[in-house]
Amino acid sequence: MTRPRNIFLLAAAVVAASCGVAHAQFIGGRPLDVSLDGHRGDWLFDVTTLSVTLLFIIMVGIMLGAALLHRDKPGRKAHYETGIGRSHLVLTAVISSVIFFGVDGVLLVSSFNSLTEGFWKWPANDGKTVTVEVMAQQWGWNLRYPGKDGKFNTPDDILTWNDMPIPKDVPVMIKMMSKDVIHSFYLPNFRTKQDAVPGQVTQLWFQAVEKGEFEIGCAQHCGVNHYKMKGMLKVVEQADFNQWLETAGADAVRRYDAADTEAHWGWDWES
Ligand SMILES: [Cu+2]
Repeated sequence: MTRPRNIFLLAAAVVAASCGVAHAQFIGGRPLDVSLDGHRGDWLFDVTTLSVTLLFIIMVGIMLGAALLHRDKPGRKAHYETGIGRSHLVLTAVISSVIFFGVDGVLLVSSFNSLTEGFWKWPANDGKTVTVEVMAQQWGWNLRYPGKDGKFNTPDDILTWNDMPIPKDVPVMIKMMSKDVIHSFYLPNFRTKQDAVPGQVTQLWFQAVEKGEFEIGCAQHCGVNHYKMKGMLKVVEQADFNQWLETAGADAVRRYDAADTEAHWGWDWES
């Protein structure tokens, strides 16, 4: 009796724990959106799903209707339609135009609006924006903050491993590269990702509107331990972030080792 009971308790604990995680990270079957612009991607996803579902229902309805209305009956003679008459061509043109402009056209325009109004609207490097350099490697994320002098690749740079504190309600601009293979910096709770490529600097920006801890995943299969490549984004209040910068910055200066060339992977930030 003891063993089944223990197994039951263990299963209940696992379910309770996973529900807790699900509560924090997921809403309605998708990761909780805690970003300024994530709603744009969600809207496109919803419109696409709705359009495809509606079209599927209409097409199945037409096929079922045709099968029921034109089925074989005693005395009914089959006839053949070429489908190239004027009325057929007009009907085909009207239906395709409605689908093309009504669905694809709306998606195309909305996608470009989202790009220009959100994803490509790079924040100014005005001292308020948090800038971070990321060096991806098999299998983790090296992060570099510029430190007090605001410049990268200097002795006061703050280096972290898979740990990314950022302030709430402030734009965060990331420039990234990879040490080895192609990785992809993925923030499911911010609906954004960008490939990190060897020898090439790529960038992305986002802004958090809620505090909490959110996963940084790798969205490119990058080797046998790809599944382990996970960082943690910690969204905190600006005052707490400033405090962390102060402490981590002082530690960074104390720990700086000019001979440790492995740690000097940063590059000059270009706006
Ligand atoms: Cu990876």
